[in-house]
Amino acid sequence: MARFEHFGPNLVGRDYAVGDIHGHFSRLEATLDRARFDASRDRLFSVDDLVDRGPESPRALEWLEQPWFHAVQGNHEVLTRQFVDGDPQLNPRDYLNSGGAWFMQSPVETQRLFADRFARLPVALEVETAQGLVGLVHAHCPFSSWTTLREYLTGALPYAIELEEAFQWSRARLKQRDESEVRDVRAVVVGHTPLRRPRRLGNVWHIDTAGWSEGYFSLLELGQLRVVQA
Ligand SMILES: [Mn+2]
Repeated sequence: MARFEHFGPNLVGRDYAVGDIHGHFSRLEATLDRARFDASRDRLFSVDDLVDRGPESPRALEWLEQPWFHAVQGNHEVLTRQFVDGDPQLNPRDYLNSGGAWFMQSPVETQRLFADRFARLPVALEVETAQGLVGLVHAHCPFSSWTTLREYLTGALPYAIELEEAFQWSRARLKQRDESEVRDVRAVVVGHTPLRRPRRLGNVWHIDTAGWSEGYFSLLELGQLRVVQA
């Protein structure tokens, strides 16, 4: 199971990142239409949390089939795995409160299908652009260098499952208003924490603007690092 994925440059179109989707694929489609997203040449990279809370969580699998759509693994995808495995760390009531009802009520075979697909998502990915490398991870890069993150996720350094606590759950940079740069990468893009507008701290972009709730979806164009207002 590859925990890290690398994408070469898009030579024919644009690349965008989007924040947490949480079962609101129709809303995202409307945003993409307004941004004139062209699925025949553009690519969309999701910092994930595809499911829970919104009404269209089951559509996550259909989206993951699309050749222009790529995602890293969010904490909500990890929750599906924990539920299927009967992990004692998962409190079913917490999961229900996090929007997991659709999953808990699905047939066991369906649950397995989703959990297996989500388990194959990389924990982080990187995209080459003409201006340099852009990295995506759901919540946080706990290292001062992207190379270190890559080495942990590709097996060059021994992987510890505890790291996922940081990659998929941590809000440390926002809490500490940490403006330090992550080296060896032009920008890192994360979601996980809903904000009123996109926020850059150092070279880390926080782009969950709660399109799944009262907010809107922000598309970050990865070449110019510009947020598209759609
Ligand atoms: Mn999250």
